[in-house]
Amino acid sequence: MSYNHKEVEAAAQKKWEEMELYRASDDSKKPKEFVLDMFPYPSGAGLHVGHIEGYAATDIYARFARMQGKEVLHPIGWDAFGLPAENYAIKTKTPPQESTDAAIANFRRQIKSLGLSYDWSREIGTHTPEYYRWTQWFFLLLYKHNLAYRKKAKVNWCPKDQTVLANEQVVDGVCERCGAVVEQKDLEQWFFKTTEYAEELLAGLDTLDWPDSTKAAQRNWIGKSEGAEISFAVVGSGEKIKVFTTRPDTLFGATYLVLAPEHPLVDTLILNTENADAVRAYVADASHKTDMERTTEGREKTGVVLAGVSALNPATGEEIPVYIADYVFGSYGTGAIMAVPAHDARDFEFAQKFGLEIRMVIDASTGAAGCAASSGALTNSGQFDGQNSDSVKHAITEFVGGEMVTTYRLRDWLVSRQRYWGVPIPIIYCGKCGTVPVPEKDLPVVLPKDVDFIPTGESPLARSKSFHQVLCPKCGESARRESDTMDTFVCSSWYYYRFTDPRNKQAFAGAAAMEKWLPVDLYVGGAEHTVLHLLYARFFTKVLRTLGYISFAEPFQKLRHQGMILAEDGRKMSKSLGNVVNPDDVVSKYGADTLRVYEMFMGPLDVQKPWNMKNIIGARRFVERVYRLLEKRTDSEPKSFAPILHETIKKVGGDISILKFNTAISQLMICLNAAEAGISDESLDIFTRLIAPFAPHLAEELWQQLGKDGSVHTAKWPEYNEAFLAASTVTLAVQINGKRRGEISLAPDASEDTALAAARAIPAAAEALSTGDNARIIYVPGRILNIVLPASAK
Ligand code: ANZ
Ligand code: ZN
Repeated sequence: MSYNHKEVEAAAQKKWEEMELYRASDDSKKPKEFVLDMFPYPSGAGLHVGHIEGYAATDIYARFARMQGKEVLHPIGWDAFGLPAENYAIKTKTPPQESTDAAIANFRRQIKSLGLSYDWSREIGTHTPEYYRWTQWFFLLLYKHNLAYRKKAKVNWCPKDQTVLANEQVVDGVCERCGAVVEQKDLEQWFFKTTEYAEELLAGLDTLDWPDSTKAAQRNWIGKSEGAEISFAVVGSGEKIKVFTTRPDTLFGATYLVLAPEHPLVDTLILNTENADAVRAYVADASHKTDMERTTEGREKTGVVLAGVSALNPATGEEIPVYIADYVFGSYGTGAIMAVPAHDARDFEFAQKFGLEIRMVIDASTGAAGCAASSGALTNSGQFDGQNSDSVKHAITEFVGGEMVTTYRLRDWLVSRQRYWGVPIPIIYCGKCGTVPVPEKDLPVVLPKDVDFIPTGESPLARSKSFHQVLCPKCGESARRESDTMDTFVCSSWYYYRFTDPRNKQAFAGAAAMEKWLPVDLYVGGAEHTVLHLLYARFFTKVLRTLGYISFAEPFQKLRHQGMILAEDGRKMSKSLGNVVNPDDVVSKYGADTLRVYEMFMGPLDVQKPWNMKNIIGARRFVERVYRLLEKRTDSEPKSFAPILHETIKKVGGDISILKFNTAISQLMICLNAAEAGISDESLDIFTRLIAPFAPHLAEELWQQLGKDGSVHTAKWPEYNEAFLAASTVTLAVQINGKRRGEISLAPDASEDTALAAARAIPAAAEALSTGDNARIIYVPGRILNIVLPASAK
């Protein structure tokens, strides 16, 4: 009885499609479950095995939820705008529309071949006018509520190609394409006011079931900082330099000031300096540097003194020099700092280089860390001497007329892109009326097709007369349409709303649909590059809530990341290394179920793990053995099987709900081993349902061969019987070379094979067992499993 995966999988997929099995019903009275994958960017390279890891995980979760009686919304779509398609278009002269649609068709085919239970009736693409009309509507909504505004901002500019570059296109300060030194250029740009929600974005994190590291990254990005603003009078002028400091307690040790090169006062102060040329040269030089280059640790500090300019330290009354240095940023705090070289490492480095006074104001002997104590008793601080640095911050700030303030590192979101392949910004500029939003009834502003998208420095849309020459919607005079497009993160900030009501023509989604399905119950995607997406999606949700469109505060209640899948050689999979695994090959040779089981058995979902061809064959064997249980059917199933089966029901259900798929599969393996001694139809029915979320095609085939009606995927998840569980398992220590590495639960009389299968769920044991036949196994049923490696394999 050989297993023909091609036939089985094609038949099952056809059956599901005919039954419309995965269509989510808006009218269902069942409890809802919204299970969401981060929708993919449809790249020309096709699906990566890393995509599949996340998709298989959510698919198992969604199928399990359906079998538990939930109404599941499990949608998929395409995050289709973006730079790669545009670059490809520039290179090959293929319109981005065409290459994107081709890539989507390929992705769709690949995803369907995996038997993922998506509701295809809700498929969306962010590049379709039906979708981006609402992206434009969101822009107008933000504009109407003063959350979108325009101002000058720096962009990366390649002087040779005469084009704006995305940050990713700037490599070590030069243009990725031509190697010219990239400049910073000021352009009028659109911003969304994310900073208005900084505090809410921060506070909301505490309510979420997200990985701690992801929450920490969000907190870090928002960067809340409590400190003081203190003004320093410039000697001989009416000007004041206001600094932001988190350490007002060190004010007596501030021996010089530093302005960012882009500080607005530089232009004024330069008039009083004796070295204006040197200052101008330094400022010009700094303008070529990216923030990244400026912050690089270990880079030697640079700067220039404003010769002849000095300021008064308001605490000591002493005159101190003023410098300009690029380690201070114009966009953070006030763009100026008081430098305390005795207690700040950056200031210390700078002071040493420029021979500036370093004055200790915290008594080293009282501090925790020794020399440059960060806190302790004040010294050299006048009336504050002897007081604790942590407790005098307010007092010193007040003493010099400063003000305690809270700042955030978070900046407003720059959404303008001088690109073709994105959503046109729905704004018109009129000589008479100024900035005029496109009336809602005129949406969508459609991306023209007859455009030369070779970059020249302005948006390609600016060169399409038919696009940018318009009549002002207010006064009817001729006007100019905005020719920039939006950052693609705007498209992905609201797509999960659209999934709840994807064909709505009156609204981005109906209120009832949103209230029914949202928030998302489980969201899964990679950990890399998602800080901004998650932040922006949360920002959109906060705005919608403020404006009364929704009642919940956070879009994604529970978030998990899949770990990166490395190549067999332990390196990152990449085209240039030639080590990319093509999922099509695996599906064709071994089947989708094998690929799914393999990827879910590789290890815990969230850890990084290398590909391994040998283990694929193991997964395939597992699938075949499950299939051959049809031959093991018996009327007299061994008595010992029921306890194992019920333990498996309990373990697999419990593990799926906490996304521990590898341990669920290892329990299924234990159960399979036992089942091969003979299994009743009734038990095989249960086992088939347990296997259904993991190997959905195989389960459907078994279901049919058992003569069952309908689909296994709408069958009920089995319930375990407590009576069978008592005393049916023992806990066994797993050792490697006599050292305890974990434990497994097993029947007291389980075979060695069963014990080894269970032990593979422990990563160290799995690794030890993969050393071939070298490992010696000491197994005492009910007592211990020890894997002994020869000295060389340790
Ligand atoms: C004096 C001082 C003494 C400082 C000391 C630190 C330690 P966070 O915590 O990240 O908010 N700073 C302020 N504005 C800056 C800017 N625009 N560019 C670069 N650095 C800036 O950091 C706040 C501290 O970073 C501030 O406190 C200031 O240095 C510096 F022993 O003031 B501090
Ligand atoms: Zn007008």
